[in-house]
Amino acid sequence: MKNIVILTGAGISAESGIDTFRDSGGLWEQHRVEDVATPEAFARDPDLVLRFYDMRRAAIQTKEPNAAHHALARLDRAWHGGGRDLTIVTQNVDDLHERAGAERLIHMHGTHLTAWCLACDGKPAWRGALLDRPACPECGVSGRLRPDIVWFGEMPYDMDRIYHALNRADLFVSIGTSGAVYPAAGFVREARMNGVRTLELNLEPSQGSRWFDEARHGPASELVPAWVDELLNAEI
Ligand code: BV8
Repeated sequence: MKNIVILTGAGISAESGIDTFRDSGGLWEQHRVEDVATPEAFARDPDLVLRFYDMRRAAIQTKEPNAAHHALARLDRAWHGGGRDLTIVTQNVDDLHERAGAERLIHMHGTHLTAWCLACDGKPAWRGALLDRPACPECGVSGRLRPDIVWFGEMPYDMDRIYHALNRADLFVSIGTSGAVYPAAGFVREARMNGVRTLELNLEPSQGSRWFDEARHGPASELVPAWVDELLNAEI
């Protein structure tokens, strides 16, 4: 076992108290997707969209990583060297993987804690609100900062890096995602086509469960530490 690619979704942050998108009472149910997570929504009603992301950016700063984030960070620290590689691709826009200590991390859907300046194309770190149209720290222009979040219809970040890692992986593990959103939901098929072993760790079967060689169902805070222990013990 040398190269591993892990994909995480909202389910890995659920036990940290961050709403998932599709479980009952999830985020989308409070807002229709079309109302807040598309460029058209932002053009049509920027205040609604900025308020939605301001609320979530503030909320995640009150949350803590859970045992699943810490287990992946432990794997990240232990796995390198000896020609082995680990890539954690997250669909999540919270910073719980980083705060647990994970380093080789790709935020394919952007992050809450950076903004994107449409005046200078800069990506400044950002923890406050955007609703009051603050000035960009890099170019000074006001009112041109948007969330650095990949909305529906926008191209996810780092897709070349992700497919490169997927195609040279020995194992693809999907954690806490419903398999509802593409292109992330298609990674398991990409992996299978390249002869990569596939494992799903999720509360219940995802929409892509049938594509996985193995699936374990339960809370991430239990499944992920157990899987990391199993993997690291097998390597001794
Ligand atoms: C693109 C940022 C093209 C926003 C997000 C028809 C068919 C196929 C595709 C499409 C289609 N129509 C449109 C599309 C494309 C579209 C898409 O896939 N739509 C879906 C709805 C059909 N995709 C896009 O638009 C993407 N871009 O395709 O671009 C393109 C090509 C060329 C040039 C330009 C563009 C962009 C998609 C990114 C959207 N942004 N996030 C924000 O956060 O506000 S998506 C958002 O939902 C999340 O980031 C996440 O990625 C995604 C899925 O959510 P999950 O993470 O899976 O969370 P969910 O709630 O769904 O599931 C949670 C899971 O965890 C559940 O299974 C649950 O059982 C489990 N769970 C819960 N608790 C626990 C747990 N597991 C373990 N332990 C627990 N405790």
